[in-house]
Amino acid sequence: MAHETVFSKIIRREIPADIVYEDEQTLAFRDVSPQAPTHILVIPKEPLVSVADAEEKHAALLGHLMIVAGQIAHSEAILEDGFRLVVNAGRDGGQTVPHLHVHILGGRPLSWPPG
Ligand code: DGP
Repeated sequence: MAHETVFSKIIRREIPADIVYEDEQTLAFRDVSPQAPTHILVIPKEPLVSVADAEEKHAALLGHLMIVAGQIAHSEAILEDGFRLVVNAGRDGGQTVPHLHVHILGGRPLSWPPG
């Protein structure tokens, strides 16, 4: 179970966010500190801390996050040129908000490997 985070507040509309998609299980909004022309976060409404906390019972939810991310990439018109999905986990992974989130990054060429 996750603790209270800034993302919980965004889900409850206690702080503003530029929301681009919502359904029963997920919310997607633009990153406050965009690292690419398109930078959107897709989060589960269920407060999972990280992908490392996911269990078999979360399989459908994790799959749904990926499907939603692809649909958003389509609606943001970054499908053709390509995009990247990133899930940071833990300290070395660079996770700063302890609520699972999928970054959608696109709109420019992305280098590899990441820093
Ligand atoms: P990560 O480093 O993977 O934990 O990414 C967390 C992202 O969350 C980071 O890119 C910035 C974004 N973020 C943090 N606080 C807020 C906020 O209040 N609003 C929005 N829209 N994004 C936020």
